[in-house]
Amino acid sequence: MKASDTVHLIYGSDDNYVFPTMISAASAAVGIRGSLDLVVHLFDLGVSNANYTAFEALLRRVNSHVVCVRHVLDKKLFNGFGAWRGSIATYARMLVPDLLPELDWAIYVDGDTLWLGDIGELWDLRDESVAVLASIDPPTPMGVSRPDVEWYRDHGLVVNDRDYFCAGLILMNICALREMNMVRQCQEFMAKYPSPRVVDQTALNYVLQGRAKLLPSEWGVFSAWHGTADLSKACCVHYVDDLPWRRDKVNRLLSDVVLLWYYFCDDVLKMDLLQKHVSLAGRVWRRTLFLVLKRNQWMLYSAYVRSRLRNTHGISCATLRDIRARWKSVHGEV
Ligand SMILES: [Mn+2]
Repeated sequence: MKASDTVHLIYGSDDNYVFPTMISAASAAVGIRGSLDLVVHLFDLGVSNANYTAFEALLRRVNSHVVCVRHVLDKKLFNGFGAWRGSIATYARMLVPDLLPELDWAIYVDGDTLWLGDIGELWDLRDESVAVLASIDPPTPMGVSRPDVEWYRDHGLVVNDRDYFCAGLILMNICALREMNMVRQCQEFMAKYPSPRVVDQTALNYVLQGRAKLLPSEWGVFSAWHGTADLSKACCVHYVDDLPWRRDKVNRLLSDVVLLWYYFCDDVLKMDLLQKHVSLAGRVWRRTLFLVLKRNQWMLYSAYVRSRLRNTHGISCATLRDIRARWKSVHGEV
């Protein structure tokens, strides 16, 4: 089999994030077309053996052809880097060319994601003329400039805002990244600036300017901002600041894309998590309020209200049905 027939998908995780990460990896494994092989690389920055075993077992269960590779990383790799937000595993994406010396191309993705449809369609977008293809970073909900804009300005750096990308989903041309010495450049950046505004994303956007291209809006669709994305196509949803498994605050409604995550767990993985995570009363009011807003968008007249509610975008019932029917047709036997 040619190297190009194998999709390499990379996640970085610690024990806190390993559960959503395995759900995301399982969704990629379920949707990938039969003619492609999938290798899932896990950059392990503190995953217990028990959790890694569960990770691999789940992927095998949904797609027996998937190969998992565990890369146990030492936190010393990030010596000299400033404080991180969330998981330190986030930093590992800056080191991919060093950590996986045998690869030419790979997809690096956050664990707060869900793949709908064939990840091979993203793999087909590899473009030798650029070093990375990365997901769109949507405009801020309140319409103000991105936090990075100010940060770059304050530090005397110039980055074209039009090309700014979200580092949550990146298709990497690892050969090109090796040639341009991206790892060294990121390490120098991180050593010089102890707390970049959006951490690794701030570094990557600076280092990769002029070498990056934005992906079509379907790849890395923010759950709170769909833009022009068509979720009936193959796509990847990114639950930024809207983790489906956290329905604890009053503005965490049960939106269509959040329900999709639960449907995937239930329909395909046979895990009924919604009942566990959200009480019956919570399910009723969080879903009802979402449906009222979905059908009455005029109520969201103010950008402030929209930004506080995070996610009032709906998916058509037909699209929702199609997505679930696709899962069931591929993996009715799981
Ligand atoms: Mn993310």
